[in-house]
Amino acid sequence: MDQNHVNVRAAAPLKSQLSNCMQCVYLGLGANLNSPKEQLDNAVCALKKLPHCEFISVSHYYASKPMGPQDQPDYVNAVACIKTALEPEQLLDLTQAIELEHGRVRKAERWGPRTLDIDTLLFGQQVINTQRLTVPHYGLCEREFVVYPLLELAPELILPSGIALKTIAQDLPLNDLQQLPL
Ligand code: A4P
Ligand code: MG
Repeated sequence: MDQNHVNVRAAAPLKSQLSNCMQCVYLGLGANLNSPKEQLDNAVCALKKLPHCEFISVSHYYASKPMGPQDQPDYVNAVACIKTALEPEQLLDLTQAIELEHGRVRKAERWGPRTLDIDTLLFGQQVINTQRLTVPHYGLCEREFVVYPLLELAPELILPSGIALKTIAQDLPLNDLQQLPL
């Protein structure tokens, strides 16, 4: 048996082991400064290049009214789905690095304007409560700019709490959320 043949046979089970342990992760993307649509385009490009991750899909972009201080521009929001073999905090390191590369400056003001925010909304069915990470994201169920784009990607999604996402959407006002053309 030649060497190449042996390698191919060994690699196949390894690849399937990796895809078996990959978690489906939903990331919330938000921006309201410096051409927000471009910020989201750039974020999607960066997510496509993440190591040990497979980019699956991104929702439409949505224009949304600011939650929090009202003296800031409207936001553009979307939700992306990736599969990853990374641990949750390893992925957080990478998404925070993407935020910084796109000019994110963390300020003291809560919910203030930002060039790019990437929130880990769901990490498989895991419930995580560490110093750095709360998953599901604490605001997931109350935010129309998260629930509706997520529903677009995963209409049958059941949250780790056992509640269906579509049940949450039934009682959540759109609050002027506008799907933007592609
Ligand atoms: N952290 C804990 N859990 C998570 C998680 N699931 N995903 C920690 C991401 N980070 C998480 O985040 C502060 C710390 O939260 C991080 O260091 C991380 O360890 P941050 O991104 O520095 O700060 P932030 O985003 O300003 O704070 P916060 O409270 O997460 O704000 P949100 O919830 O992200 O809300 N209005 C509209 N229309 N659309 C928006 O997207 N976004 C916000 C910010 C306000 N208003 C908005 C929108
Ligand atoms: Mg955030």
